[in-house]
Amino acid sequence: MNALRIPVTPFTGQRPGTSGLRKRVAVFREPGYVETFVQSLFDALPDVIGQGVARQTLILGGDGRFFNDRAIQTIIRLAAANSVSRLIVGREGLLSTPATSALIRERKAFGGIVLSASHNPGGPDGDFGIKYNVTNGGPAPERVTEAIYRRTQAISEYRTLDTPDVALDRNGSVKVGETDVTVIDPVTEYAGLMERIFDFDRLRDLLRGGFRLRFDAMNAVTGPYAKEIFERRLGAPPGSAVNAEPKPDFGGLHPDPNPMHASSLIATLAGPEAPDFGAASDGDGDRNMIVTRAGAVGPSDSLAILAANAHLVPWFKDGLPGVARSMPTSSAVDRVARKLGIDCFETPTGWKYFGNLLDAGKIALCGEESAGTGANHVREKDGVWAVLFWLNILSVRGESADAVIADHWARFGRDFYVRHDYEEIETERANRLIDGLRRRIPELPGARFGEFEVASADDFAYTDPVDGATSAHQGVRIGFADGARIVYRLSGTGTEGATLRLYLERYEPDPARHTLATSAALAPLAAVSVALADIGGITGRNKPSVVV
Ligand code: VG1
Ligand code: CO
Repeated sequence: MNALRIPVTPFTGQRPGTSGLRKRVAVFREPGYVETFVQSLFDALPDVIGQGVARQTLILGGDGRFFNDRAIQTIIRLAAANSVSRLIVGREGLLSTPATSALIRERKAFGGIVLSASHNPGGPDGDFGIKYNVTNGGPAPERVTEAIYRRTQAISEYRTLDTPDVALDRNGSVKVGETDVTVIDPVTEYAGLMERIFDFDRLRDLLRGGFRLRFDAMNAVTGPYAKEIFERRLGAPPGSAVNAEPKPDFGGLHPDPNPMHASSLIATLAGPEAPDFGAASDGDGDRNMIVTRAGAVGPSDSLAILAANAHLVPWFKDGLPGVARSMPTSSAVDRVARKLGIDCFETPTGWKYFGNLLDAGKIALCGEESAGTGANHVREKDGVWAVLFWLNILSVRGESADAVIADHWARFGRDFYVRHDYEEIETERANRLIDGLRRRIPELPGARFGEFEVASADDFAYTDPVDGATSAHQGVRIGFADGARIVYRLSGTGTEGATLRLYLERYEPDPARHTLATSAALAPLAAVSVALADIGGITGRNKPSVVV
């Protein structure tokens, strides 16, 4: 079948951010927008990684958000016109991000495309996104995303076929042009992988033995995964997974698993007859929030607790070679690594920076403060996996989650932590604020702000210890003499204006103070963070829009 060559003029702004290309749905619906980006991806790969998609297998799926169904058909035609030999597509166009990563690895595919804007809102007025994962199953590294972006600026035509839509509602194979399009169950292989990682017999005893789990899929992609794994395979009572039907508009929910957007889960865990353990995940199933009767567990703490208890899980029975965290994530996991005598790497924000460390076997577990935890079983963060990890630990220790957390703080001390987001501020003001901080870096050490004295200040730069790739300007870090820290950086996943993120942390060794409210423990540092960067003066905002 002859490919059609359709002329296009480049769109501005098709530059992938922290995790793929994200824009408003209305932007993605502009004629040729999806085609231009995906053709640019296909065009860029041969130069940047030495091989293109022709005669290769690709995995394709998405989180089911509005426009997923349209974009996926467009991409099937483009892939066929670009001589992809086999496309493996999740039924109904669904595949979670970690399941896509698992499939790329298991099926030895060349790469995969995930249609998702992750934790961003969905629906016709919400966001859409496209991300590309490479052969190791992980997000395309920066040199690849930059090559794609360069191509989007020079592209003059895309290739497609004039073929009808492919039915995605049942498993099986059809031909589109010369390409074999195989529709598969999105859950089966992922669930099989989980069975090889965790002690499913123990988990069955736990969940059938009266321990009550509430998993909130937030009407996003993990519903079918949770139903199959927690309810069918592990025997949790039906209804343990709620909001478990993926919906194009996420049922009006904002699928960001934090205490603000998953407030009903927090309320259920705090209420009478509360379940023993709560969890939620995001649009594409790579984030997790863990909720106990005492509230949400900080993601940085969760990472540290998983690291300290990893040996209780079959997959990690021989221990961890090393761990990693993104730079703004708290040092709680560093303390665990020190005690275990293993390396702890500090990477820029975004999962793509963990891939090389995992591939090289330098680390087996990693995480981010933004509710992302993952390991060497895939090359993405993994929400359902993190919940199983916690349950496996609880089933072995026979303690409540709150007891495990209190014990962890008693052993390691507590790193109080909070993130303040100022969303949708004008880009010019956001840049002015960060530029101002950067200019002041040399003069900050030694400066005093109330009870805090600056010990170090820098603009975080990273050199990948495996391939030597460098990434600069990854956030301004200000360290204080008592070990407290403030980080300022701009988000790379937003679609409207700029989002300023402020990350605050302070170490507390004294167990008598571990039950303090985070807001109280960090209030003096929060005041410094606002004054130091003149947030009010520059942004015109007197408080953050999100506190997590
Ligand atoms: C945010 C988080 C980052 C995460 C990224 C993708 O990026 O801070 O830790 O990896 O989202 O997560 P940024 O640039 O907006 O701070 V997901 O679940 O939205 O793919
Ligand atoms: Co996500």
